[in-house]
Amino acid sequence: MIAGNHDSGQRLGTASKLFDRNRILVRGPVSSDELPLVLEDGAGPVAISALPYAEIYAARRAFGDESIRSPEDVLHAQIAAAKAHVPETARWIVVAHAFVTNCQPSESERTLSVGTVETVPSSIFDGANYVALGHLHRPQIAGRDSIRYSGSPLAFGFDEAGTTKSMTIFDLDPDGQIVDLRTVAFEPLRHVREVKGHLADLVTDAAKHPSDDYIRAILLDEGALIEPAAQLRPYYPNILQTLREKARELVMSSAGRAQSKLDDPIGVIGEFLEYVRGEGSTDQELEVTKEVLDQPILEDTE
Ligand SMILES: [Mn+2]
Repeated sequence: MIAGNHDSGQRLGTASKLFDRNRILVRGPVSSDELPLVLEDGAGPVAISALPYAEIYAARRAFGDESIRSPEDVLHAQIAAAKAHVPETARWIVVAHAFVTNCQPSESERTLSVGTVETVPSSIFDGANYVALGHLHRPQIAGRDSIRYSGSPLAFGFDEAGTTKSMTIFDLDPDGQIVDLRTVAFEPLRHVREVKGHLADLVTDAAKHPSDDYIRAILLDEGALIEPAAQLRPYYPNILQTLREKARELVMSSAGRAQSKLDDPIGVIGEFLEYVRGEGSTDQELEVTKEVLDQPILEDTE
């Protein structure tokens, strides 16, 4: 078990002392001394290295290496440290928390770095017979068949509504090949799902089929509504959100516009003038605006 970026490594690491260390490996804080859990089967040892998520600064301190600048650098250092302890004849399984290049994220993962590339190439795991990854919520392969996200055990956002969650089970043969890989689906106690319609219809429907699923209701009504969530809650006790379809479209389209606006500052200024006085930029104002925007940005000098 490893700490992810949502966990306190320190807190999780405390528990490791309580478990039989020959059977359960819990890794909280990052360490430059990555001892694997070594198990034996008929064909010899299997080393399992569990690499917790580490912030760049924590990794710099742990490895005494100031050149660590990205999640890739961190993982690189962790893998090198882990590899140093893997017995030469052992098959090697790595457990890690990372965002591998070209994999599909969901809405609710928290970004792993600010200002640096957060993804790592799958080749960083070369030499491992199997890599069990955490972080991304969708079950998926990461680069090769033996590098996988099993995915989150439950849906954590409405974009994951209707997806099947599962765990991955496989056998490791004596040569270190993965055989008989299968997934076992989880049946959650409560599903995450969306319902859509006019409030009156949704309430009628909900009364007929009450449910304790986690629900988001998309409302097609246009006029005023009185406490729509409260009307649905008697039948949907775990309703989490009500949203007007109109408002949702607006949010989605303005999100796209905000980005494109950044590329057009003159347009933004024109819209601002239009908003405050009902009239966009005049020709003369356009001149002035262009002139100012064309000036080089002067840096502070001491
Ligand atoms: Mn994560």
